[in-house]
Amino acid sequence: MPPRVWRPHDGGMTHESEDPARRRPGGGVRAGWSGVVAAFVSVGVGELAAAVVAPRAAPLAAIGDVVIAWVPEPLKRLAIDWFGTADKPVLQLGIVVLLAALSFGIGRLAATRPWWGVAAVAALAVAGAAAAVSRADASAVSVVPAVVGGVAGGAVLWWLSRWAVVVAAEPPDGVGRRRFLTTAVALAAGAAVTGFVSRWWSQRAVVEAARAAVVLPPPADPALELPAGHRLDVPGVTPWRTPIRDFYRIDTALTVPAVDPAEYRLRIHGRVAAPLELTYRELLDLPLIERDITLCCVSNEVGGGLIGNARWLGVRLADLLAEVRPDPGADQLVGRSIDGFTAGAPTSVCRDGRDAMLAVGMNGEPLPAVHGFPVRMVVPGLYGYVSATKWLTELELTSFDDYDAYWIPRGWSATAPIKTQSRIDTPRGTATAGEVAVAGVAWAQHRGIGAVEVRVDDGDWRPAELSAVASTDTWRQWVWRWRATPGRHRLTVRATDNSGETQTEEIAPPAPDGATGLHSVTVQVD
Ligand SMILES: Nc1nc2c(c(=O)[nH]1)N[C@H]1C(S)=C(S)[C@@H](COP(=O)(O)O)O[C@H]1N2
Ligand SMILES: [Mo]
Repeated sequence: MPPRVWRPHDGGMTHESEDPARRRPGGGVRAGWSGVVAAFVSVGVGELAAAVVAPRAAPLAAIGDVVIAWVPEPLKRLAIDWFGTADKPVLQLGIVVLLAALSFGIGRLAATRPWWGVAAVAALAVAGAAAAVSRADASAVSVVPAVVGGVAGGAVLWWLSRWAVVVAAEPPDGVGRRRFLTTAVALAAGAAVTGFVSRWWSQRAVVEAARAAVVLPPPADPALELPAGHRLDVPGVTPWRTPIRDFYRIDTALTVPAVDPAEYRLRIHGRVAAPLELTYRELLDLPLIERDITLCCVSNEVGGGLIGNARWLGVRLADLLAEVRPDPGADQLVGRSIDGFTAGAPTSVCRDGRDAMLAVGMNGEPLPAVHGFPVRMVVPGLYGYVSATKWLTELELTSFDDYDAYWIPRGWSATAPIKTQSRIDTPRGTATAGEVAVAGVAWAQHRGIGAVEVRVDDGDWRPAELSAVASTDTWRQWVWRWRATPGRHRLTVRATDNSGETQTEEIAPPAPDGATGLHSVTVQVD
């Protein structure tokens, strides 16, 4: 009897007595891709399981940590030089690529020897589980992501690789091939999306837990006691200290960066004599100052709400700068965020004695995630976009000639001291005839507010009563008692700073260096 030779297009395989998966040389390239898809599913499901039960045991991060632990120090330095803060993502991408190549082989193996394929997947899952439990903070649930991912990947491998074999036996124009392809692509895409979303979620959970565990040290240099009358008790006026939930938020981040304080490093470098690198712990161990500082955004329209006053806790920037010894020509201090955002402030301003700081605390809490956890910069007297970098990872000493920070090529001024401004908070809209408290806030950070005046319609300017001075870096509340008469009236406010300069009436838009003009409101008095 001649040996029975299987031919691909001989009208099917009904005459075959054995399962084609056992007899065929394999499912070809398709079987290889089955392995890759199975690996995607494995990692995606593993990341999902991690997000649900053990965020710190996410497979890619766990394997990445093991790799990092084994990589020799010079190679690590090289990776950091090449990729900077992207070194971890690049490493994880590398792991994914390696895993994909390996899985391609496993897919081909599984097409002819399914159990060997399953054994290979099991071995990878065990390796992943081992990586997860080798972490310092591991617990019994740390193995769950690897196990769940391994089971899902194994099942997909079994099923897809055998299907690949069946499809390989079909005519090239058959619908089976297309269905195989669309299924494989859909599975891989679904796994990738699941993986990314889960990873993002895990990272947030990890960072939120880390933030909750932070114990801020007491300040070595606490805020001065606030004078009696630093806040006014007028209904409708903006509170003197802004609660965190009401503090405005401005940034270019689509999703809030999740920076793990355990991995945090602040690099101070550039044109300095002695570059410095600090961990989060090392920052907390430095003497901390505590100050009330009003922060505001250059984009704030006249009368707008992009301003808030908080009690910040942090390391005095001038101390750190003294330690790194900037070159005389390094007139710009650029703060760089984990997401690449930059803000550049004059070095001289940061060292002129004002309370410029690297803040770790806000209103008694570790910095909230949206306000830059774990570390941000705050410079009294400068708008946020030139000073207040959140999720700060680097301070680079450079010059204004050599470097433009994020907003500068986008049409905003390179230097931007805060303009004197004032706002009416109450009344807005309607009032009852008789005595009406007209009140609001006024700010001119670091110069300080000297006077606030209010005008009704085109009348004379009347001096308002001001809250007591807490510091020149904070806003002041003001109130003016108005004997309101029925009808429609326009109230206007203006402030004068301690240098004697009064706010200009001239209207300017926020770009390029802050809006000007006087805030006014129209009130219907009945
Ligand atoms: N990383 C980062 N930091 C940033 C920004 C940003 O877009 N990214 N925006 C700046 C701007 S324009 C302002 S006004 C302040 C706002 O700080 P807040 O969101 O804590 O109020 O953050 C500054 N720091
Ligand atoms: Mo801003």
